[in-house]
Amino acid sequence: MPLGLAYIGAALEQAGHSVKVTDAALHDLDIEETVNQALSNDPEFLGIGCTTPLYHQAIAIINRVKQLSPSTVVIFGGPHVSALPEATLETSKADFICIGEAEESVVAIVEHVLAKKDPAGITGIAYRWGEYTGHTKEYRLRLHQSSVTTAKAIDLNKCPVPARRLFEYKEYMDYSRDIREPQSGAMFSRGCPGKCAFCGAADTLVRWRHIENIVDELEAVQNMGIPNLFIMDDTYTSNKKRVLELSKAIVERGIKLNLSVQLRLDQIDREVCDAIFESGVRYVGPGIESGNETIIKAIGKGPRESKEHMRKKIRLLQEYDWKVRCSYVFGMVDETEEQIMETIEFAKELGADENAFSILVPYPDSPLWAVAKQMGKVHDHMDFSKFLYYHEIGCNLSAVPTERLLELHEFAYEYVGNAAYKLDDNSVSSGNRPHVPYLASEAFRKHREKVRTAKAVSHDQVDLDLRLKETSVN
Ligand code: B12
Ligand code: SF4
Repeated sequence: MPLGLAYIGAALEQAGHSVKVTDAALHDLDIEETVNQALSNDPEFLGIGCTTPLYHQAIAIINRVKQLSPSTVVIFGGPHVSALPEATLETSKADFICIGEAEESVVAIVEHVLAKKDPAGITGIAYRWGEYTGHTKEYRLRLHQSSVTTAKAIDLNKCPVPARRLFEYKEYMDYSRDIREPQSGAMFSRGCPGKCAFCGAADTLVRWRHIENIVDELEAVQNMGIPNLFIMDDTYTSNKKRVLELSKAIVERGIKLNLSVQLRLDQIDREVCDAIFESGVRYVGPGIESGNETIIKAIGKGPRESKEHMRKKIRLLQEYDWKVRCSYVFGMVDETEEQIMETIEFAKELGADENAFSILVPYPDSPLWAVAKQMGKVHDHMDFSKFLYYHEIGCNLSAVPTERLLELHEFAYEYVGNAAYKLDDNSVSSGNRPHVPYLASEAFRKHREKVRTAKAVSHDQVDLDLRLKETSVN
């Protein structure tokens, strides 16, 4: 379930507005179907959110909405437009762009427009209003941004819990993990002090919700008949005292949800593992990222995440009766094929229950975007539709040609096994069919065709196998 939208819906409902949601990905809607469904209620405002690779589709939807219903006020949000608000104003017909967390700004926009009041006083938006096109003050999103020169971050305890009832919440399953019962997402904290080069959450202000506030939400989720909950926190285990308290509170409240969390290996020990397991965690997702120490450092993972350290922590995780899903990324700036092969070997050695390999793409909200810009590889108005991290990547910063990177990516899944994602024509990626538009595309069909033909010939496979033997001997 798109949690950001559920938060936006809750904030608007709390302010007394009536909200309806169309989830185009859930129903595999094309542009025309999405627009028709969204306009069927004759809305005064239409909100739309997207990540980077879906930007072009969001633009197409907005254009069509404005063509069919010019008076509908369009509010555009999400991670991509937050990173590039000005470029978004230039390329889209949206009236308002919400920069970053939008629970407060979206309500303020609606109220200003209804009162025909100049929105210049709203924090964190870009907009057009009469002759004016530009932006107002931003939130303090990055840790290093001064709180004196920027506005205060929103108080997570004052945000209403996500409005799951606006969605067909029982329809959301996690097919990639074979979860055939409803699953929802939740976020107990926002922000991460980590500095991983490829990550949009890097160096963002960390805030936690009160434990009571969280457990109330968990109880409500349980009462809705949703048995599985994916906790999307970037820093679930970053504060040991807090995670122990939270786990205890979950047990004491009698919550019996199947929980999935993402964690960092430098933040866990046996006490933390015991506590989170006891609280219902049955799926843990540590980021390994690389099997090459130089690349690990270049990514910015920090001194406590050496290979030896990660090995020990994975062995600890493997002592529990939960699924361990490791994620890896390759294609860092100047990364070589040999370094990538080390990652693939390391993944094989760790032997997680599930493995997710990604090719690094410099998303506009990540630290690498500025690096890629300096290298002249990206710009604010480029075609973002290929900014996936498999099959097509849009921007390659490594020392390996793109075709080869894509082959290595496929090879990693084949060689290591236990794929967390199934990216063939008949299945989907993690979550609720998020990549359907691409999977249905001609480009994807051609790609698969090519891979199949290449496999039949299989020269590359032999080559890779030889290379692997060399890597393991060294
Ligand atoms: C869970 C998750 C997923 C799940 C999605 C499940 C789901 N249906 O929600 C899965 C695994 C499917 C997934 C897939 C992808 N993801 Co993802 N994902 C996340 C994660 C961890 C949490 C998202 C979340 O719920 N956040 C909590 C909510 C509250 O925050 P939010 O979504 O940002 O929403 C706030 C604002 O953005 C804004 N907002 C959002 N939508 C809207 C809409 C309107 C109208 C308005 C006004 C405002 C607004 O207001 C919200 C409330 O404050 C984030 C990391 C993160 N920390 O956010 C990455 C993240 C969003 N994912 C990312 C990426 C790159 C992807 C993929 C493109 C990967 C790929 N190559 O395939 C795909 C794209 C899928 C898609 N359909 O767009 C990047 C996005 C970067 C970017 N520039 O786009 C992030 C930020 C990770 C990162 N650190 O880099 N993802
Ligand atoms: S990858 Fe994880 S640890 Fe690194 S900055 Fe992003 S959220 Fe933080």
